[in-house]
Amino acid sequence: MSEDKTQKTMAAAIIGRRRFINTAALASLVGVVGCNEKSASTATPAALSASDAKPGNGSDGNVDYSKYEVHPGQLDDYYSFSSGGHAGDARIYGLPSGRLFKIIPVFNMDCLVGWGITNESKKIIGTKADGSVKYHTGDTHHIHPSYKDGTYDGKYMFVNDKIHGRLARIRMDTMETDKIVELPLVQGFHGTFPDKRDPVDPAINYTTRVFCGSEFSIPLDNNGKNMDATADYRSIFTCVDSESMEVRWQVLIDGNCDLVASSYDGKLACTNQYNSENGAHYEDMMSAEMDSCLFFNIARIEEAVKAGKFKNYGGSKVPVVDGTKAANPDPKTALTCYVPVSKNPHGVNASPDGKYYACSGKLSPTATLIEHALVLKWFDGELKDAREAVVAEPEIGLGPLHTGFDGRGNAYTTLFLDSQIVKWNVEAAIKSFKGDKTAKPVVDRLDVQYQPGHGFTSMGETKDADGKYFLSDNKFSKDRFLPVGPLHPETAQLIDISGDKMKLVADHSVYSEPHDSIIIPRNLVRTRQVYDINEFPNAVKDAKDCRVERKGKKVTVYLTSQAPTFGLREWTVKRGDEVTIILTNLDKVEDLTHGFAIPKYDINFIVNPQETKSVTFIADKPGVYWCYCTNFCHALHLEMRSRMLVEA
Ligand code: CUK
Ligand code: CUA
Ligand code: CA
Repeated sequence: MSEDKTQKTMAAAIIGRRRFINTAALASLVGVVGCNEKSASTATPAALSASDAKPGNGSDGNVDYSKYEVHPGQLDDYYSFSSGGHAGDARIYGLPSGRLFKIIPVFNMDCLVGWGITNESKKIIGTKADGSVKYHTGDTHHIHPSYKDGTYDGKYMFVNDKIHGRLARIRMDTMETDKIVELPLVQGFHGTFPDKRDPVDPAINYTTRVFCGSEFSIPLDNNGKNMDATADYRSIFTCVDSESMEVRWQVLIDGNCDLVASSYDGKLACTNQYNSENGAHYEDMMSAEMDSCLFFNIARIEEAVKAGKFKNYGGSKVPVVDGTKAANPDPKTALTCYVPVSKNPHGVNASPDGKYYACSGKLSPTATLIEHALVLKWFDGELKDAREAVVAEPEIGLGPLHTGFDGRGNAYTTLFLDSQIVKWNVEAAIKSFKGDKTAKPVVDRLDVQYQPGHGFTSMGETKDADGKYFLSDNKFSKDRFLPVGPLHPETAQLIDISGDKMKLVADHSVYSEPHDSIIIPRNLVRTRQVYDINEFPNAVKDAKDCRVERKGKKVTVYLTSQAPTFGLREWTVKRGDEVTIILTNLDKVEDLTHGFAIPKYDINFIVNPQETKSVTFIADKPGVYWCYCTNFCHALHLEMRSRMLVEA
């Protein structure tokens, strides 16, 4: 088929289905979301066998799949870091192999590493007055590393928890969560993005702020007295300090926040709004034809905070500036700019050249391209209308959600309803928007299996986008893998985008439910193999220091591990004692991790080389307990034990 004919056929298909979407009753729309024509026609998974995998189902005879294999002993070229959704964790994969390397516990408990069990991890997660973990659940949607000069500096990654409104920081040298902050006045904290350089002081060109958007509006004083006055519900935009992880300031806005993007010059941050109606029910949330992409002028907000132009709400001490339309009538002093975009947008992504933001339509078959320089002009009072900052709005297909860029002027958007990735050219889209009929924004389409959510390109969120891979994190896998019961894995499909045509090169199964990911070349990640024993103030630095100390009913057990022994063969406590065990792993050899578990006391954690961890519990069950090493470390691993006697 000629390019022109392809374009026409695609356009006809889009328009046909678009009419259906616009005229369909709300109930059928929900039906479309759950089951489109492609996925509905797939075989019953339970009836599948390996021989059912057919060419034509994404498999392409022209692709040399062996080019994307990683053979035994070889290393992957890229890391992929992924948020784990309602599992509450973050994951590390290798690409192109799709091998899972590590699950980083963040907001969830993890009995392998002892996250949520050790005193140190409980302190990071947060505890109630009685010392128990405050929340046991988390919902991680977005993960983004810290930046220096527009690209990753390998220092931190930031992850959101949508449920409880928390932001976590992961250290990239150890790949462990080291700080968590709970945002005040927030429910449904969804989008997050670090700034890419400090916007106030040009000499500081690294991440100093992390921007957080709250999706759900709630009464500012959420005191249980207001259910129905939804006009008084508010959504808040938050800035967290990347080093102290304290909340710096918040902005009161009209409508809600969803995804968040930051600019490359540090001047702006933005969030797409799908509920500018401030509706409480989904029909209300889609009643307006247009919603907005909301831009924040960071320097002005920080000046307002400095000048004391803020309020405090709901008992929180965090300064809240007013970013509502009513409070910002003059663009020249405005803190915020609401750029109208088509209906219920989802996702906003900044292009690697720093020039544009792409906001996807979700309920409109378009992407809206907003020019960074024009938003700045609006703030200078040089535009009549914020809508003038829109420079393109190509029709790309049904249910567009997230966009990645290849650094060569092309954008790749996931189409949830069409189950496709669409590649479109940014300059062609701008020309077409200006009325050039010869400009054809859409250059390629590829079916994915099925219903993609996030999609992202290698280094696509940095100025160093390399245009090599696009990964499509799909929400449904249906017939792609052996059936494993009603909960299917999701598919992460690897697409080679280095040529003119996209090539699907691998299906990777991923544990439910990845949301966002990033793809980073391996040379940008520098992890440590052994801890520094001096990092832990409570370290037991010598096996000779192992002992039991008692202060009243409080007992501290100082313990070391060194393959294949623990520093104490046995020790005794009394029933009712509050026991704290401090365990330092004295082994210095890379990969020589020990574990420590106590039966019936619900204790299980690991200590990596030169690391120290501790646990505290009440010795309320008399008896002999074998404290054993859980991590296979030595030929005498099974013999690596100690005994605790709890005297009756
Ligand atoms: S949202 Cu998941 S597909 Cu939470 Cu990033 Cu768009
Ligand atoms: Cu130490 Cu197994
Ligand atoms: Ca809306």
